[in-house]
Amino acid sequence: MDLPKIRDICARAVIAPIPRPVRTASGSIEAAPLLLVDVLTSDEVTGSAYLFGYTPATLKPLLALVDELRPELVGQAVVPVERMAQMQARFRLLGLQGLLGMLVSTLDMAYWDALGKAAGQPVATLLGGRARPVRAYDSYGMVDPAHDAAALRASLDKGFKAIKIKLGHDDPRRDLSIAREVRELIGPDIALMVDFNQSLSPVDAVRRIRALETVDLHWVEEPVIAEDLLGHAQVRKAVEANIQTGENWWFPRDAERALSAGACDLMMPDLMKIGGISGWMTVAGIAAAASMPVSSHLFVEASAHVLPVTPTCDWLEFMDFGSAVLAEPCAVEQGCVTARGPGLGIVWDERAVEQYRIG
Ligand code: SMN
Ligand code: MG
Repeated sequence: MDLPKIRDICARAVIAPIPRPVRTASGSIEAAPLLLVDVLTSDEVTGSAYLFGYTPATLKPLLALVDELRPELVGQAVVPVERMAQMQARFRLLGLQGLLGMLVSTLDMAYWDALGKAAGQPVATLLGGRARPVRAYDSYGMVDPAHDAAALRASLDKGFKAIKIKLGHDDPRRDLSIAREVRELIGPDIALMVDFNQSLSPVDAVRRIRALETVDLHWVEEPVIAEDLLGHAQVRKAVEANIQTGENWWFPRDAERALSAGACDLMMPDLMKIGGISGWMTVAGIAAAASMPVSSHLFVEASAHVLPVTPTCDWLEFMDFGSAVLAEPCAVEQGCVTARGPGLGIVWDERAVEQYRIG
C-alpha cells in the first residue's frame, strides 16, 4: 500500500471571536488569534488543525515559520511518528518549545486528521477507542458573581456538572468571596475548579489556598509559575486541595519531569504544547502507569478524540476558541462532549475564515 504523502501545507491567520472574554491573573484574551493549518495529501485529503497563538503578535512569525518548514515536509509520508522524529532531529540544537513546538504539535494534529478523513473514521477509532461522551467542565475567566450569575446558571442548564473560574485578584479576600459566591450560586453538587494562572509565589499560594479551604474545590490549578515544579510540589504538600497543572508542559518529557517532582495530583496537558495527538498518547501512557487523572486544555474538538483513549481520562475543558471558524463546532450534550469524525472533525467554515482572516 502506498502511504499518502504531504503535497502542500497551507496556513491562514485569523482573529476569531469567542463567546466570552477570558480574564486571567496573567493577562486577558478578548478574541482568539488562531493559525489554521491545512495539510494537503497525495490522496486528495486535507488534514486540518488550529493553533491558538495566545496573542496576535505570534501570528506573523508563525506564518513565516510555516514557509520555512514547508520544503522539508512536502513529499514526506503522512506518518505522524516519523514526522515527529524528523522535527525532533532537525531542531535538536534549538529544541522544540515556543512557536516551533506549537507548530510541530499542530502539524501532528493535522496529520492525524488527514489519516482519519482518509479512512472515513474518527481519530478516536484509529487510536483504538471510539468516540464516546466525555464529561466536560465549562471554563470561565475571572468572574463577577453578580454580573455573571445568569451565564453560570446557563452553564448548569446546558448540563455541565463542573465549572472552572480564574482567581488571583490583588486582594486575597476577593478570591475568597468570589469562590464562596460562585459555590453558593452553583450549589453543592457541581464541581468547582479554580485557576491561578501561575500568579502566586509558593508562600502566598499556600496562604491563599488554605484560606479557600472552607469552599469545596475540585482542584486548584497552576498556583505558581508553571516551570517551578518544586514550588508546585511544596504547595501540594502544604494544602488539602488537589493541585492541577500541565497546560504549559512542552512535550512528554516535561510531563515526566513534573510527575517525578511530585508537582501535581492531577494533570492537564495541552495538545498544542505536548506534541499533538502523538505526544498526548505518550503522556497518556505515563499518566496511566502513575494512576494520574488526565484532563484536557482548550482544543475541544481534538481533545474529545484523545480523552476516550486515555486510560485515566478525567475532564474535558470546554473553552470555545475554535467554533467561530468551524463548519460543525462540538456540541455539549448533558454536560458531555462527543468527538466528531471523520478525522478530528475539523472542517473550516470558509465564509467565517475569510471574515476573520488577517493573514
Ligand atoms: C487558559 C489559558 C490560556 C487561555 C485561556 C485559558 C487557562 C485554562 O489557563 O486553564 O483554561
Ligand atoms: Mg489554566
